[in-house]
Parts: sequence; structure tokens; C-alpha cells
Amino acid sequence: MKKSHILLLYTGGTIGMIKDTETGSLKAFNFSDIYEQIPVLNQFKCKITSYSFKPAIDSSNINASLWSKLAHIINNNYGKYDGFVILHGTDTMAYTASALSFMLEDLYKPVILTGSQLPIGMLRTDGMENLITSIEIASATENNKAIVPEVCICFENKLYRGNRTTKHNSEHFTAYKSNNYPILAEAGISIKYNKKAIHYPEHHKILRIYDKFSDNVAILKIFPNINQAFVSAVLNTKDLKGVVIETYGSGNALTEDWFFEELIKCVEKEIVLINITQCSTGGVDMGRYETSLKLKQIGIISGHDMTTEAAITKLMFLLGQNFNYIQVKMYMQNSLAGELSN
Ligand code: ASN
Repeated sequence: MKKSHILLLYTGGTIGMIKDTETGSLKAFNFSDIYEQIPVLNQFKCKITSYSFKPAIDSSNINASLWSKLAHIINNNYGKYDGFVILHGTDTMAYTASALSFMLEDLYKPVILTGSQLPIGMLRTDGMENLITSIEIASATENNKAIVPEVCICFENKLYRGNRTTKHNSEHFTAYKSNNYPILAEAGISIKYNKKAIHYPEHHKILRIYDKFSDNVAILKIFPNINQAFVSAVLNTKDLKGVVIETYGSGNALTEDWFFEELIKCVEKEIVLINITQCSTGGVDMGRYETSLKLKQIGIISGHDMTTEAAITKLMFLLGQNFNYIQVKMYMQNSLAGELSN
């Protein structure tokens, strides 16, 4: 049987960090030889080639140009490797996983993101297990086809669809949740795949990548006693093209006149407004309450059960492809990569 060949991309994050002896803070560390740092890699049955970002970054510094770099590396090496494992900081991993799921069209190989809460050099690290399970999943095949041909996050024995995840815990090893979509696999003594939840492409098409993102976007989180000056400042940001509005419950917001006037001005300027819930489970159902009906009537669209991470990266992605107002509104409400159920 042919040995799988995995490309391991190290971008940074806690998994590879070391303690600064002067400040005591964890800082990103450049791996010169990943095999030297993580000798267990030598024991895998599959072949692993690694590539390290220089400089390695704390994922708080991730941006669209690094997403584009990742997508290009995957595309340029797509024929050579059976799967890709990306070591990434946990803070923004759900954003990167969402962005990649939109950028990589017709993907039929695994792209697994992982990281850790404790550096791999520390005794109780969760990094080793996360890395080992991710490599195993990235190289898993059945009838010569990848078992999980999706962009995923693998963390603490669970495999999630990347664009459905949120980092919900900054302390525990179980850092991620996918509240609105089932897990794709669980690792115990063996790895059990939930094949019904995994997306399998109907035909093998050529991978296409889209690497442009717009940054003319905002997230507006509603809270009780929010004032007009603040809302107006956000909605009048120069060159604004789209806003994810985080509302209460099933999509409800205040019904004061000034609030609607601000929103209507945006709609008239063809700024795309998407309604997302602040709740971690469930989605938006505009019209269930009077407090959301009017939002629907003035032209605000539903983000259904998308995470904020998926909604904002999708909005940046669609605006980056230069789709017009109507097209962005239409694509925002429909699933591109399994990021929403409707
Ligand atoms: N600050 C780190 C990062 O996101 C956190 C981590 O990886 N656990 O890069």
C-alpha cells in the first residue's frame, strides 16, 4: 500500500511557543527543524514534510494575506500530498478554518487545523495528542479516497467542521465547540468517523482557490442601553460595505426609531447587513418576534445559524470577489461550504 504523504504547515501559536525568560510571557518560536523539536514525527507510518512560517506568529496577528499564503501553499502542493495539517494558534483558528473553507473550492483532500493550549515542550501538553490525531486523520483513506475531504479543526479528540467551530474556552483543553453541527469524528481507542456528517464531493474537480478578501466590514454587537453615537460611528465607517450585526436570541434587537433610521441609511447605501445571534447555539429566525420582524422588513438578511467567525470571513470573502450587493446578499444566506443549515 502506498504511504500517505502529509504536508505539515507550522504558522505559530502556543503549540510551538517558548517562555521568554525575562518577561515570563509565551512567545512564538521559529522551528528550524520541526523533526528535532518534535521527534515523535519520525515514528509515523506516513511521510511528513514540514514548512514553517517565518516569522512564526501568535494567531492574534493572522490576516487575509496569511490566509492567502496558506491557500497558495496548499494549491501549489496539492498534487504532491494526500493531506495537509496546519499548526495554528487557537485564538483565531476558527476564523482561519472558516476563511480556508471558502477559499478552497472543490476540495477533496483533508485540511486539518490544530494547535494546543500548552506548548508542546511542556510536560502536560495537549499539543502532542492533537498533532498525532490530526496527522492520522489527514492521512486516513478508504478505497483510495480521503475519509475527511474538508477543512476541519481537530482538538482534544474531536474533529469539527472548521467553519462551524468557535473557541469557547481559554483554559480547558476542550477549547472548541461546534454547537450547530455534529462532530465529524471522535478519537478514542480508534477513530470513529461520522460519515453522514462529512461532505463528500460528487466529482473530482480541480481545486480552485480564491484569495481576495475585503476589509470594508464591521461587527456590531447589540447590548442594552447602546447609544446612537456609537452605532452611527460604526455604520458610517468610511468605505463600509458589510456589517455582521450580533443580535439577541433568535435575531431580536431594540426597536427605537433612531436605530432603524441608522440601519435604513445603510440599506440605501447598499451596505450588506447580516443578522447573527449572540447565542452560542441555534440561529436567527427573523419575524418570530416583533423585535426582529422590522429588521427583516427593512432588508436585513438572516445569517441563520452561522458562527460570527464564519459570517465575518464569508462577508469579507464575498466582497473580496467583487460580487454586487444582490449577489453578496444571496450568497450570505446560502451555504457555500456547509457553514449554515437552511
Ligand atoms: N495566543 C495563542 C495563539 O492563538 C493561543 C494558543 O495558541 N493557545 O496563537
